[in-house]
Amino acid sequence: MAKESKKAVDFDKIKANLGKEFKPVQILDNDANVVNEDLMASFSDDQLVDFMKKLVWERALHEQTMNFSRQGRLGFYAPTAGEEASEMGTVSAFKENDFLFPAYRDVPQLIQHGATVTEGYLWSRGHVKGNKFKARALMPQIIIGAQMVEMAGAALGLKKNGEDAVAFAYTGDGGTSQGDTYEGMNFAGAFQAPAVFIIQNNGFAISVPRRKQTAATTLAQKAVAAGIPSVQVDGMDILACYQVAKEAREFAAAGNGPVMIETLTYRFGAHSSAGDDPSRYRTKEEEQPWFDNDPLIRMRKYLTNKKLWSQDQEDAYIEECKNSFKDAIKEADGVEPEKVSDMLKNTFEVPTPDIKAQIAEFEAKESK
Ligand SMILES: Cc1ncc(C[n+]2csc(CCOP(=O)(O)OP(=O)(O)O)c2C)c(N)n1
Repeated sequence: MAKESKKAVDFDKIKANLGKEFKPVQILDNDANVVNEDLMASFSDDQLVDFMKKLVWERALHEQTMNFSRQGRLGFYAPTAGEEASEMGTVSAFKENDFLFPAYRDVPQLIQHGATVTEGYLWSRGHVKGNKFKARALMPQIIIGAQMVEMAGAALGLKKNGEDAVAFAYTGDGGTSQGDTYEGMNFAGAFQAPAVFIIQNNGFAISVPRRKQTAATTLAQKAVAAGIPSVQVDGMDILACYQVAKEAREFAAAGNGPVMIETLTYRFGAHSSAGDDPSRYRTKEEEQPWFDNDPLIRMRKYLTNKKLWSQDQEDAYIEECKNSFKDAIKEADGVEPEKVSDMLKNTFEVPTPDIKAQIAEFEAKESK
């Protein structure tokens, strides 16, 4: 009879201890109560109003862009409503010479970092001029997770050049299920590169809920294996998102290696303007608490109570923003349509013989 075997390892216990929850960082809670007085005191009134304006700007950009999209005036657009605190809070913490690697839902951050709204619209149309902005950034990445590898390499470059700058990249919860994100984290960790990984956990990768994508308790903990410190932050609190990103930037810029931030946020609408129907994969009961948690509501409430903001001010600012977006799309409409030869010329810095032949072929057709 076989002896009952003793065990060297208690996997049940190890598994139970894997999922240590982080306490997400918060400054202003869902009801606009200040939960961290010290940090709140570090913001000036002007700064607080500026954050509110950024939230309103991004919501207005979203609404106007959806209208243009419905009018058939744009190509791909990834709706951003609900993610304004996560996007505006984090991007505001970075400096002009920091290198941004956005994904397709991060065009508003790209604009805040120095691209124009017109360039954003040209990018949506697939126009090559939409990729030629002066911002220190790569164009928004469509391949899920790929920007994390590029960002890690760029961060190492910044370090080797002795620049006082960091690289920062965005992806979604789905992006953390992709191999590239692990590779990027591993590389940045191994080389202690000044990289800030920002995971915007909006609950879904198109229709796949976060809980079906991974057995990890948090996405933040995925950084741990790469030796990267990580944190969860309330992604509906713009002040907390800003503060955490600012501290992450400082940590990375000071030569301490990479950092990862997971923002807990929600996508209010469809995945893309292509028109998926969220009611097919989520319920009203699940959505409502997030709608109540709208990042604009809590800041508006807090600032209105402090007499720093009013509905009239907000309405006037929305009008101003929307007029500027209408001017931007007119400017985009005035740009000469892209030629196939232009697209081919931008494929490689030095075209291959095949591409050279194709350029000649299309230039001959286009000159007729
Ligand atoms: C490598 C790769 N696989 C699949 C896709 C198709 N795809 C486009 S968006 C998306 C979901 C991404 O979800 P997430 O990273 O959570 O970002 P979100 O869209 O929610 O901002 C997928 C799978 C892709 N673009 N690239």
